[in-house]
Amino acid sequence: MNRKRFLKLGAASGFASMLSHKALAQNVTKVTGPVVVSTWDAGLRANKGAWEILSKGGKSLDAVEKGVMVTEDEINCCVGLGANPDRDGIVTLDASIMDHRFHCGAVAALERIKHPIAVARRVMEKTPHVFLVGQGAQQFAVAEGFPLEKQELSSDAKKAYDDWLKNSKYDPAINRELKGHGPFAPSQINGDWNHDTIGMVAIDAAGHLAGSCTTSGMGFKMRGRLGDSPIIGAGLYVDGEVGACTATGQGEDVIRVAGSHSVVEYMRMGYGPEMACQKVIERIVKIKGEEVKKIQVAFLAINKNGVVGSCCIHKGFSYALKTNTTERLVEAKSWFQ
Ligand code: SD4
Repeated sequence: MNRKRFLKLGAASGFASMLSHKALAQNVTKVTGPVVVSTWDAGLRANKGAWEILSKGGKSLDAVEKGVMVTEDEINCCVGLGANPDRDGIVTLDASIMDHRFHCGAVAALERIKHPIAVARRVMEKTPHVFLVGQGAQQFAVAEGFPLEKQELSSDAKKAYDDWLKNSKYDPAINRELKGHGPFAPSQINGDWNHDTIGMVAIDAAGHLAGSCTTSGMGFKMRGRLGDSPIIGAGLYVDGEVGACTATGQGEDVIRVAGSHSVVEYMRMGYGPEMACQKVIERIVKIKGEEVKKIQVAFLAINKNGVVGSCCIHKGFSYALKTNTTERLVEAKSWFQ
């Protein structure tokens, strides 16, 4: 990273602290009803699923589960059984869910189960545990009545996997949306069908927060690799008294800063959601130095008052927002323009 960029970084952190009063002011915005936000364009459809529950006065926990199930049902590069496989050709799914009272559940490396988010919720509600992985998670899902689906790739995933095998240098990355702009040359982009993890955070009419996150992880990943999405505190975190946050992008770099938890902690300190997300993006930018050019990370947060904010490293991340009065895709603020 060049000196100018570091100076900018320093200036930005000073600026951010100076802004904390403004950020606090944002926190008093009144919610006029439920709010749901979720990552990427697929979030528009997922939000509709969530809204069926929120608009009837339902719970945010039910909404964030049902909402992301819409994406798990679609053919999507990065969510559900139609998604990209690992480098051995097997689709493995990760998911997490959390309510406003620190109840949480997660599954990882789950195979042949259509709705990992629903299994994560069962882990939360029906076991004394928080996290089940691999065969044990699958065994639990089957015992709970989830059908074991066939082990086969969707035609889109098969094509992407076959293309990847042709020049399968092991160099996975997650910021495909940078294709065409940003610091990436197309040759550095390992395929172009590789983002869309869905993370959703919502507040219901009763003012309760909840969040969910579901993904197939990094396309063509090493067998057994986990990202941030199923890890409470990394890909998802909710504190009912403060706010909720979810993440998308390079999971390894979200995990190393306990990303979603850190965003919530900034909100606890009084930062508005956007600035809280920016503070953690800034931390990742500092840690990564020059390597930051190769990664994308985005955080999407909502606070207890229903105020939403987001920040990503590179331009290109957008999120879907739905309230009583609006339904749209919003381009997130980015560290690099
Ligand atoms: C992971 N964060 O497994 C996920 C990937 C992702 O859009 O967000 N893809 O690291």
